Parts: sequence; structure tokens; C-alpha cells
Amino acid sequence: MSQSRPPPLTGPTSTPTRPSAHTLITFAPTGAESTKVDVPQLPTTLEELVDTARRCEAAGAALIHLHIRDAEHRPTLDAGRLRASVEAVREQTDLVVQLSTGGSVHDPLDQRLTVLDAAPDSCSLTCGTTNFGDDVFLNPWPFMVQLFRQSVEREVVPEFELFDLGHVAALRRLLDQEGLPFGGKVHVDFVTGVPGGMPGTVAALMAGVALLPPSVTSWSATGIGRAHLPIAAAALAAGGHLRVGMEDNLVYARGRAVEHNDELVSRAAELCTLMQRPPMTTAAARELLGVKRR
Ligand code: KMH
Ligand code: ZN
Repeated sequence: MSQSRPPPLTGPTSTPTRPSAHTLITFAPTGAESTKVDVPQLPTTLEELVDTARRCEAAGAALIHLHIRDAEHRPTLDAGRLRASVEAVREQTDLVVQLSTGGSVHDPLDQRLTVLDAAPDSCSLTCGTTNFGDDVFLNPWPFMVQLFRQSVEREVVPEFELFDLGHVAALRRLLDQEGLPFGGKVHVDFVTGVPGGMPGTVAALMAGVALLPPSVTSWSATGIGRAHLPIAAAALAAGGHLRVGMEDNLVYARGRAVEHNDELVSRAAELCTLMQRPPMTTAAARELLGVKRR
């Protein structure tokens, strides 16, 4: 703990009163948790990823949240593979490319920092440690600060991942201490329903939204597993944006597995359109997030 006066962890909040006319749909196609053996339809090869990216863009998504796998389909932070994946998705789509810096719960912190070497448009930045099932997803304060500073240097736009209400307080502390991220916008994503994090309930999501600091310019939400649809509906109703994908949910409906990520994106796009906030274009997403053209 430093001796200087700590910044306030509470203060003005920014519950939005006027929702954006369009909805940013983010998709997280792979994650680091499911295995190819258990879920053969999970996109794990570069070819599968690029095909998924194209199909999800066509279905209405504007941002891909990317984890990659090695030749044995295991999670990896291999620099060459990360760079090749970013380049391939960029060549084949106009999606905003976000690399996960969360990786898997087994990835060391210093290796997670090297993800920015692959020059993505955006990177995830989780605002605190959380229990993650039987594991721990580690995000100590010095790591958050280091990643934030590195993202500013590299001109990569962070998306602040909030798994718990305490993460909202940590986000406020980070912004108070470090100022605005590269691009000047602050986009956050509530990841609800992780066993150990905030529950995937409307009440928990709304509590998080109510605590957001005023510098937050947009927020999205995802629900893990059976929280997927209710959280999407709640986020839309409250003026938020959506994240969907097989990283978060493998079940399309009771007794029916997700066969392809674009099913989840298509359903999200239908929901947005029904709610009179149709999917945002990739160009509009770049503007919303303050992402630089590379
Ligand atoms: N795979 C989780 C341990 C992120 O992408 O930044 C962390 C995660 C968050 O998925
Ligand atoms: Zn992730």
C-alpha cells in the first residue's frame, strides 16, 4: 500500500439514461475452458476461427474476443500463433479484434502481458482476482496497472472485464489513478455467472451498472451458461451491449447444444432488432470504442 491518499472508491455514478441506438455484439467463440474432445464443434484451429469470424460478422457481430489454441487444441499464448490469428481475422473480416489477456487460469502473469505484442485493436483487462470454479483467475492490482500502461503505450484499447462488484470499485480506482485509456473511451463488460463471481441475475447486473463511474462511455454484459439469455435481455432493456459465444455458453436451448457460434450471434441480433436497437456496424463499433485503424 502506498502512503499517498488513496483515490475514492465510490462517488458519482453513470447509469445511462439514453441507450445507444444500435447494439454492439461481441462474440467470444472459443475461450480457454472447454476441450475439443468434449466440444468438437468449438473453433480451435486457425481455419475454424477465421470461418467462425466471417460467419459471426455476417450474422451481426462487430467485435471478436479471441483466445487461441495450439496444435493439440490446448489454450496457448504463443506469440506467433497470436499474431497469425490477429492478422488472419483482420484480413478476412472487418471485425474489431480483441485478444484475451486473461488466457487460461494456468497462464503466468508475465506471459499474459506479452499478448499485446500481437498488436490487437483491443485487449481484455480484468479488474480483479476472482474465484473461478475450483481455480483462481489472478489479476492483482500491480498487474492491472502494468497492463493498462502497456495498452496505452501500444495504442491498444482495453475492455474492462468486471466479474464482481469489487471489480467496479477497482476500475474506478484504476481510472482515477491512471486517467483515460488509449482512445479516450471506457468500455466495460460484465461477465456474470462465473462460479465465484457475481451471479448471473438481473439484480446483480443492475447493481454493477449503478456503480459504474461517470467516465464509462459504454457497457456490455454476458451471462455464463443458463444466465446467457436473461442477462442479454436485461442488458438490452437497460441500454447495454451484448457479448455472446461458446466461451460463455454451450447450450442453445434446453437439450440442444450450440452447433456454431453464429447461432448465438444471430439470436442476439434478432433480439436487438426486436428491441429497436439493431446490431452496430464494425465502423460504428470502432467509433464507440475509440479503436485505431491498423
Ligand atoms: N479464461 C478465463 C480464466 C479474459 O478473456 O480476459 C479468463 C477470461 C477473461 O476468459
Ligand atoms: Zn475470455
